[in-house]
Amino acid sequence: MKVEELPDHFEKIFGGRPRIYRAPGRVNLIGEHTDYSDGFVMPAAIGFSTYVAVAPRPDRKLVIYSEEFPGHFEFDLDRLPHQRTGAWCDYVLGVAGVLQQQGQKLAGANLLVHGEIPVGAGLSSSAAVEVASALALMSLTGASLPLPEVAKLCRQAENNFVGARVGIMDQFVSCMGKAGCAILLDCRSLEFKLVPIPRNTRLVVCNTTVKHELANGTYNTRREECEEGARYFAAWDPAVHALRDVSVDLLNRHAADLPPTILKRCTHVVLENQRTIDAARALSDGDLARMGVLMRESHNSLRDLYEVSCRELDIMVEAAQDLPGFCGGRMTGGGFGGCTVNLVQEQHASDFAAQISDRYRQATGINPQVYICSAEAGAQAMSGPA
Ligand code: GAF
Repeated sequence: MKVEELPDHFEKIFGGRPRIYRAPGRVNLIGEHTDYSDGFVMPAAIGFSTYVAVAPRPDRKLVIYSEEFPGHFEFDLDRLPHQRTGAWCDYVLGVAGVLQQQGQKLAGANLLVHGEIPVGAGLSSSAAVEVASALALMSLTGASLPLPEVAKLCRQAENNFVGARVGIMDQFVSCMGKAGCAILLDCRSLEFKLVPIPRNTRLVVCNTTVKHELANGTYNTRREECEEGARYFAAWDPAVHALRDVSVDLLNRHAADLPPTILKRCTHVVLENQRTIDAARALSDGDLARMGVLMRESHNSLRDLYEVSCRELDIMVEAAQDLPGFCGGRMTGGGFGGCTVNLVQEQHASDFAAQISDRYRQATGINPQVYICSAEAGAQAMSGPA
C-alpha cells in the first residue's frame, strides 16, 4: 500500500476519514550504546516512516490493524493488558497505557498502522510506531505535549511494557529530527544541538539483512555491564552516577582494578562519548575526513570492546573503505546485524550503492538492501479528517 492510499484503506476497514500521523526511523551517525549511560548520541531521522491513521469510536475500544504486520487487535481501554502480548501491537498498547497512567483519559479509537521502515534492520521501526501512535491517540482528546515529553513517554512504554531497556535516542530523534541535520543529544539533560550535514553528502544505509539471535538478550546484558562499571567508579568518585560522568583520566587511573570485560565496556562508552562530541564539531566544520576517522574508530570499538558487531556488519564496513565518494561509515543501532551508515558524496552515492552491494554479496552470498537517504524531519501530523 502507498501512503496516499491510507485514508481510503482506513475508510474501507472502519468507515469514516482518519487523521494521519507520521514518525520516522533513524540512523545514528555516532554515539552508539551511550544513551543508557546518560551519554551523547548523534542520530538523524531518515525518510522511512511509520504512519498511523486514526479516528474516534463511540465506545471504549482500541482497535488496531495493519496491512504490513499480522493480526488485528481489539482491547478495552479500561482494561488494557498489564503485560505485553508478544505481538507488534504492544508498541501501541504500551503507549496507550503510559498515557492513561499519566492521567489522560483516552478516547476509543480505530487505528490503521502503515509501516515503511524495514523491520529488524536497526532503523527504529518500533520507536516510530510508538511515536506516531502517541500523537494519534492524543489527537483524539485534544491533549498536547511537547515532543521531548512524547519521546520520554514512548521510551517508558518500551522499557516498562515491551520490556526492552532501551535509551532515549530513537524516540527522541523520531520526534525531533530536522531535515538536513543530525542531532547532537545529551541523553541526560535532553539538551540538543542541530548539526548540519554538508549539503552534497548522502547517508547511504546498507542493510546486511541479518539479525542474530543475540540481539535482544545481549542488549540488556550490556546495560547491566555499564551499570556495574558505573558502580565501581562511583565507589572511587561519588560524583559518578553513570558512565557519562567517568573521565578518560578516571578510567585510566582505575583500569587495572576493573574486571576485564567491564573495563572493555567502560572504555568504549567513555571514549565514544568524547568521539561523539568531536564528531559534532567535525561535521559542522564540514571536516568529513575527521568525521570518517571518528566513525571508523567507533566501529572498531563496537567490534572489539563493546562486542556488538558481527561478521556481516564488519564485511559491510570493510567493503566501503576505498569506494569513490566514501567519507566514513560504521555499524549503526544496537548491532548483531542490521545496517551500516555511510557518509558518501552525493554524486557517487548510486555507484557506491551498486558496488558495495556487489562486494557484500560476493563475500557473504547474501543480497543486501541499500538505501540512499538524507536527514529528514521528525514526527508530524499529515492531515486532518478529510
Ligand atoms: C537501540 C536502542 F533502542 C537505543 O536506545 C540505543 O541504545 C541503540 O540501540 C544503541 O546505541 O537502538
